[in-house]
Amino acid sequence: SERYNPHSIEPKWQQEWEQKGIYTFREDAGGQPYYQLAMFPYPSGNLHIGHWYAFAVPDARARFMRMRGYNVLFPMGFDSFGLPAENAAIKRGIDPKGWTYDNIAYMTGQFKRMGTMIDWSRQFATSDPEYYRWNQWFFIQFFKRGLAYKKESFVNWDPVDQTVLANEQVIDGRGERSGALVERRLMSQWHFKITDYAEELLNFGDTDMPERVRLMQTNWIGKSVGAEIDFDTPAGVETVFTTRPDTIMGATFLVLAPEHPKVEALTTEAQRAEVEAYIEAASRMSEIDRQAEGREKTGVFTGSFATHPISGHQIPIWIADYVLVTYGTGSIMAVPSGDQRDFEFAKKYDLPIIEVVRPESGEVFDPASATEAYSGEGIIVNSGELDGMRGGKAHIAAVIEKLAQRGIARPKTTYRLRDWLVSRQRYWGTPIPVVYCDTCGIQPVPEDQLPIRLPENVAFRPTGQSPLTLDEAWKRTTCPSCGGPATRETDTMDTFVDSSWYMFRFVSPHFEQGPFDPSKAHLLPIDLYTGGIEHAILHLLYTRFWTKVMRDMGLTEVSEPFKALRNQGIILGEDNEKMSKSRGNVVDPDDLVAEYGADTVRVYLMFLAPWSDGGPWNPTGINGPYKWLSRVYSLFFDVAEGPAENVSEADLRFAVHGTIKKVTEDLERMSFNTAIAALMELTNTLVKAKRSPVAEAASYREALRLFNLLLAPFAPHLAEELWSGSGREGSVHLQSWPEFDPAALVRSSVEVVVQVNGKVRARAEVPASADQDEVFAVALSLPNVVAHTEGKEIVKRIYVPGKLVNVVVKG
Ligand code: ANZ
Ligand code: ZN
Repeated sequence: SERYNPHSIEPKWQQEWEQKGIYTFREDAGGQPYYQLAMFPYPSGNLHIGHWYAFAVPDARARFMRMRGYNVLFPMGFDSFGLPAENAAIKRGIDPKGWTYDNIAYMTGQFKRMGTMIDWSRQFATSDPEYYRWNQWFFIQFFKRGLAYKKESFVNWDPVDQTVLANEQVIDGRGERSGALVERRLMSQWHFKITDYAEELLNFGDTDMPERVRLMQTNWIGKSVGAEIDFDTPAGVETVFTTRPDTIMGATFLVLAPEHPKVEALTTEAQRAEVEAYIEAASRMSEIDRQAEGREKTGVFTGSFATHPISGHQIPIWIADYVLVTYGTGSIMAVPSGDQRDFEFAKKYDLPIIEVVRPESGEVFDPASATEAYSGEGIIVNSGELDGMRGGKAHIAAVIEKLAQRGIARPKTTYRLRDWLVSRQRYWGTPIPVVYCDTCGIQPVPEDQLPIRLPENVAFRPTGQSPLTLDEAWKRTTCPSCGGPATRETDTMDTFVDSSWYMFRFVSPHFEQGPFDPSKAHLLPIDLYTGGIEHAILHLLYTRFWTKVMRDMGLTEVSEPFKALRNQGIILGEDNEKMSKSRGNVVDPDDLVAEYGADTVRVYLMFLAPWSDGGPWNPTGINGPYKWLSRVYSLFFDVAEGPAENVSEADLRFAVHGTIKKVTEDLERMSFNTAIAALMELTNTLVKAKRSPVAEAASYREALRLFNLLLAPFAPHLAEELWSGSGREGSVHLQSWPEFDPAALVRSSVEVVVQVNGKVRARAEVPASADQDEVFAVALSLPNVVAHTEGKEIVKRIYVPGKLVNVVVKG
C-alpha cells in the first residue's frame, strides 16, 4: 500500500511551522544557547544538490540539539556581493542589485521546501546597506588602528575579470574564478594588516577542527625561524634572511630578486643591458611559475661584489628570478652545498661550492662530483670558529647565538602570509569609506555619514577601473576635514570582508547602533560551524583574524569565531566526477523533491555516504530511502499484513533502546548514515512486532512514540505527520530527545551457537549470567549435538563467551 504522499504532507507542515513560528530563536526560551551555523551561500540563482548537502544535513544535527534541550540558533543569510552579479549585468545588461535580490527571493523559497529549522526572521544579505554599512564602519576602525593602509604593491591582476586578486584567490597561477593566467602589476591598493596577527593565528587554542584545515592554515601562514645577516655592498648594507645561518661559510654569492630596489645601483655599465633584459622577462612571469620545482635556473651577474661578513671575501652579486621580492628581504646568501636551487645555479654559472655540513656518516661532500645539495643534519666543517658545532635546520639556535655575539646575525622569524589586499576595481561590493583631498590627503568618511551607498544606474564595462570612477556625481564630495572639494575612493572591498563577521551579525540582525548588540555577544562563538573544505584558508583565516581584531577593539571577548568546525564532502555525479552542466551529470534537487518529497532527499543525502566524505549520486539509490519512509508511514497507519511473528517485549525494548543509544551517539559525531541505518533496522523490528502479540501491549505504542522522536531530525515532515496522526499533542519538533534505558540493553538470555568439529549443529538459549560449565551442560544436551557426539571422545572444548561453543570429538 503506497499511501505515503509527501506532496500533501510537506507543504502542510511547512506552512504550519511558519505560521506558529516554531523555529524562531528566542533568547528567553530556556535551555543553554547553542549556535550552529552552516556557511552562508552566494545567491547564484538556484539551490543545487551541494547546497542541500551543506544545509539539510546539518539541519538534522541542529534539530537533534534542540530536542536535547539546547536553545538552538540556526540562522541563514546570503553572501550577496561579488562578481557573478556584475558579470550578469555586463552580459545581459541588467541591474546587479535586481539580479541578486531576485535570486535571493527564489532561493529562499527553495530553502523553505527543504524543511529546515532555519530561523528566517534573522535573514539578511551582505549587499543590504544596513549590513555593508558596518563593513564601512569596521574599515574606518581598522584605518584608525593602523590596520587598514594603502600601499603601492605588486598585485595579481586578472586580465579577464579585470581586477586585482588576493594571493588566496590565485590557484596555480590562475584566477580562481576566471581561470585566466594572472599577471603582476604595480598598483596602489588598500590592505588589511593580517600579518600583525600571524603568530596568534598559528595558535588554534582548543578549537575543535579537522587536522587538515589546521595544517593548511599553518602552511599558508608559513612561519620560518632563522636569522638576518648583513652583507656590505657598493649600494649599502644588504640584509638577507636565512633559515640556515649555520651554512654561512658556504655562502659563495648573493642573489637578489630582479625587482629588488638595489639592483639598479649595483648593476655596472658592462652588465646593464643584460640585467635590464632579464628584469623585463621576469616581470612577465607569475611567482608560482618562477618557483616551480625542477625549472632551469637562470640569472645575471650584476657586476658588483659583496663582502662576506666573516671571511671578508668579495663574493659576486647576481639577480635570479627564483628569489622573490615579496619574501624575506628579497635577497639571499646562496649556499650551493646546502640548497638545491643554489646548487643548480652554481653549477650552471660555474660559481664556487664549499662543503659546510658533513653528515654523521662522515661522507665528504665533493663539489666537483656532487649531483645535488645536502640539506640534512651533521657537523659543521670548513667554517673556522663554527667547526665542530651541529649543523642543520634543527640546530641553528646555538649558531645564531654565537654569530649574534659577534654582531653578524640577528634572530629573525619570517611569515609567508602577506597583508590582505582588499581593494577591488569592481562595482558590486562595499564602497571603501575614504575620500581624497588635495589638501588633507586620505580622510576616512565620518561615521555619521555611513552607509555610503552604491550609486545605481552605473555603466558596466570591464575597463580595469572600478565602474564607480565613471559616476562623476557620486565621486565628487567634500573633505570632512577642511570642507574643500574631495573625491571618493572608487574601489570596493573584497567580498571576503563581508563573510568575515556575518556570524556576529546573526545574533542581532536588525541592530542599528553597531555591527551587533553587545548584550547578545555571549551567543558567540559559534558552537558548530559547518562548510566546505574549499574555505580552509581564505574565509576561515580572515574570520579568525577579524574576530581577534574585534576582541582587541573590545567588541567581543572571544578570540575565535567558532568552537568546532566540520567539513562536508562533495556530492559527485553518478560517474564519480564533479557535477557540471557540460558533463550532463547534474542532479536537480527541485526535480527530486517533486518526485520523492524533501524528506526522502534529505534521508538519501544523509544515507549515501559519511557526510564528511561525500560521494557519487546514485539515481536508483534514492528509492531505498523512499521505500523506507513509505514503510514507516504504513507501519503507523495501515493494518498489519503478513505472517504472525513473535517479538517479545524484552526484544522490542532491547531494539528500541539500543537504537536510541546508537542514533544519539551517531548524531553527536555527525555520523548521519549510520544513524539512518540503525533506524531502518529498528523499522524491521517494529514491523515484526506489529504482527506479534506485543502489538497489543502499551510497550508497543511506546516503541512507536520513541521511534517517531528519533525520526524527527531526519525526516521532519513525515515525523510530524506520524506524531499528529497518532493523536499526540503539539509538534514533534518541540519534544525532548529520548534517553535510553540501560536496563533494557541488558539481555536476560543470550543465544549461543553450538558447533561440533567446527560445524554448526544447534543454537542454545542460555541465561546471560551462565558460566562456561553451565553453557557446555546445556549445549551437550541438545538433541542434534548428542547425535553428533554420542560414542565419541571429547578432546577439546572451545568457548567464546556469549557467542559460541565448539566441541572437538574423536572416533
Ligand atoms: C641560506 C641557505 C642555506 C638557505 C641552505 C637554505 C638552505 P623557508 O624555509 O621557505 O622560509 N630564501 C630567503 N628569502 C628568499 C626569497 N625572497 N626568495 C627565495 N628564496 C629565499 O626558506 C628560507 C630559505 O629560502 C632561506 O634560507 C633562503 O635560503 C631562501 F643550506 O639561506 B637559505
Ligand atoms: Zn581637506
